[in-house]
Amino acid sequence: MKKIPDIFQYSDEVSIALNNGKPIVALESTIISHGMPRPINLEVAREVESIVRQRGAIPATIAIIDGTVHIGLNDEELSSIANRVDIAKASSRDLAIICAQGKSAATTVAATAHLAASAGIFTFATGGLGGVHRGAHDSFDESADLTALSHLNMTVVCAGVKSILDVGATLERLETLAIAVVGYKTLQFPGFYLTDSGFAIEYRVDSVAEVSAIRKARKQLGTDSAALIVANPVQKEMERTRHDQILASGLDLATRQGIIGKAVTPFLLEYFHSTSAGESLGINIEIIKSNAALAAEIAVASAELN
Ligand code: PSU
Ligand code: MN
Repeated sequence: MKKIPDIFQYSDEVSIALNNGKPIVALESTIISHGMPRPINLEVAREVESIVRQRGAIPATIAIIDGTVHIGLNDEELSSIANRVDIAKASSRDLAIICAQGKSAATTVAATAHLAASAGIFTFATGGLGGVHRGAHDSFDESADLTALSHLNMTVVCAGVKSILDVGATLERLETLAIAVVGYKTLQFPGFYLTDSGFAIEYRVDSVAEVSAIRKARKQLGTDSAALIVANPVQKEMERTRHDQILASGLDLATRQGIIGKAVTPFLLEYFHSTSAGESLGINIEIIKSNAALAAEIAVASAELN
């Protein structure tokens, strides 16, 4: 009988770390393929991995290449994701189709968290979560990140939700979906490019030890079937008036050009990066690096939990 090839492939370092209970940080790949322009996307992806290693954890960047799920990418695979033009953007629902058809895709927060949890990795760093889009009462556009995180045990370090979204509505959905939110050294929910979205949150933690104590209690209480969001604000935010102007013109252009579905987020990020002459890109890079560093520290502090 023909052996069915395993759909998962682990990088050597991830495989060793999993077998030895060493700390691992899952990293998403949509940021690389659809969130930043070439060639800086590859440089950042490499740098983020090295930040995770410097803090004593193993990076597991997740993506699908030619029908195989990769948990941890080598440098050639990382550059495929950064450079190939046939890399789709895959949310959870797309995974099986992409694999069965032998295609390649970068994974969103939803898809990465799903694959990471299947692999036994429970700490994850991204830039900003997806959420409820502005105008969602008409478009029904709400990221599948939210529903995915409602049923996955994952600690997700992010700079809040992207400021292109309806932050208030997203916070309400996070509450409904039983997804826990703590601010890292803040009681103001961060707004991705902005340190403060204007919305207060209920809980703050000041150390990674506090995060791992919460993870432990979640396990004991059985409330770890939904995600824990650690909201880590960027240090230096974008100039606000400029931010608001670009956002308004970007949303307007997206409407006029009829951008819908999964194209909306990449369109707006790209619009920000080109219109702000790189200011938003620089901040986005800072966000990803700082979240990777914090996630690595959390993974190290929580290693004995898994
Ligand atoms: N954070 C970033 N850049 C990104 C994203 C997050 O700094 O490109 C991606 C993530 O993969 C997230 C996705 O899951 O945007 C949300 O897309 P949508 O709104 O279509 O669900
Ligand atoms: Mn959407």
